[in-house]
Amino acid sequence: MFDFLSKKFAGVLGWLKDKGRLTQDNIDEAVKQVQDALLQADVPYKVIQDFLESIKKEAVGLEASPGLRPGEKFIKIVHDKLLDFLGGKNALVLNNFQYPCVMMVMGLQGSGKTTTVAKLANYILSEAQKKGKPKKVLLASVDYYRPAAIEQLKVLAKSVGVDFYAPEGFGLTSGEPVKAAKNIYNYFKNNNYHVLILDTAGRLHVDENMLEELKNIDKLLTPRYKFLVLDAMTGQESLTVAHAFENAVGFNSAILTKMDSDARGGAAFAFKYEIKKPISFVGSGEKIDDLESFIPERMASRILGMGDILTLIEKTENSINLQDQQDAAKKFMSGGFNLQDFADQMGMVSKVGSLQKIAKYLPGVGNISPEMLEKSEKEMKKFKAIISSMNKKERILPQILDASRKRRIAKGAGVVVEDVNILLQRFEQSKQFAKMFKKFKI
Ligand SMILES: Nc1nc2c(ncn2[C@@H]2O[C@H](COP(=O)(O)OP(=O)(O)OP(=O)(O)O)[C@@H](O)[C@H]2O)c(=O)[nH]1
Ligand SMILES: [Mg+2]
Repeated sequence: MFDFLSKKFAGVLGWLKDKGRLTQDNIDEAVKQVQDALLQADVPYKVIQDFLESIKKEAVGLEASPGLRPGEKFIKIVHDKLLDFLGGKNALVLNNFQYPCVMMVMGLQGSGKTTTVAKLANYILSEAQKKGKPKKVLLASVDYYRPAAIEQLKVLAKSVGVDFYAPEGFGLTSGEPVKAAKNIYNYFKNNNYHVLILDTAGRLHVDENMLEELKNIDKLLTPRYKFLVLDAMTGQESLTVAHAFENAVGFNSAILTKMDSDARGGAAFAFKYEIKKPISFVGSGEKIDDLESFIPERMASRILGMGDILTLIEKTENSINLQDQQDAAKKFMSGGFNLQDFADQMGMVSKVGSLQKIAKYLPGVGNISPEMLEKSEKEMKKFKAIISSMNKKERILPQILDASRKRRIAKGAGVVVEDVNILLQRFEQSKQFAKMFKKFKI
């Protein structure tokens, strides 16, 4: 997700970060490179201009500012502006739905509506489980246009473990999808569900009939939550789609799907700024648990290649006990973690899943190939063995390790001394990264 932008930004900002002094030329060059990156990411020109204006305004006089190094300060400015553009600090986080409610999921054909309906159901179930308040969820569809559409939802409902309802005897005859919606609504009411998530039909392009039908369903069911599903791969085009839906039916928030693809992230970047509506979730894969809350602060950090430890920590929530996580996060942020913590974190990683899967949340890992990741996974196993051959004091103060202890440890772990040195190097790098985190208070 945002790999494209984060790679580009990492290049520009990496170069700037180390500059102890910034000249006007440096700043101009950096601004130009940021502009190129955004253009290539398919961000609309007008949005880029506004973004750069706001950066330039704050970058005035940066050469002489006290505190952070000028290069770092520039990155902080870019980060903060990025945050504004992505929706600011007061983003919409939908983890507290009001029940009972109807949710309606709309969007163009193939944007990912049906998959998203299932993901939302799964999300509601897992939130409900966390809070210890089970929810009765009903899925239904009024997509009579694509032959297998309703069956697709039925299968998905089963895999999530929620109810599915399809009223008998409705078809495509004029007005029928709207009547079916009414029938579904009655079923939802009569059976005391907490939430009905209604899947709707999509068309290849924005089309009057589709919008008219949605408008009628909207009037009839008055859904509390209307989601517009947008395919992130369609780039700027999705902004046009969003305008059309907003004008005709209206929606509360957008869900951007396929952010795991090589989508360049331009739509997400421009969405809040252009449409003035929040993005509530992003889809990051085809499976039912590939749905994440869209949290601008995390996205901004991710784009800038600072990784996304917070999302990673959230992902681990079900596999690792909360206290462990909080301790790890605290240690990491404070920059004061030792080899024992490093080993514990590696333990957590194996609980969460393979390194490949979580790599996209880690800083600078975007440009590493699957082969290299596989290598890293092997390396991690070695590292764990090495750390477990150390004594407690060495884990806390690895600098006390001398050549003979390194040899003993390597032998104990079944590796060579070189591996021990590599581990110590990696650990040092992680510590540096943690320090950077602390500085930016991300
Ligand atoms: N990689 C990836 N694929 C996705 C994501 N969301 C949906 N898809 C895939 O996109 C394709 C279309 O998804 P659907 O959910 O059927 O889309 P739809 O909007 O319901 O399509 P129609 O009903 O034909 O209008 C499917 O192959 C999904 O698996 C996502 O976040 N990431
Ligand atoms: Mg569908």
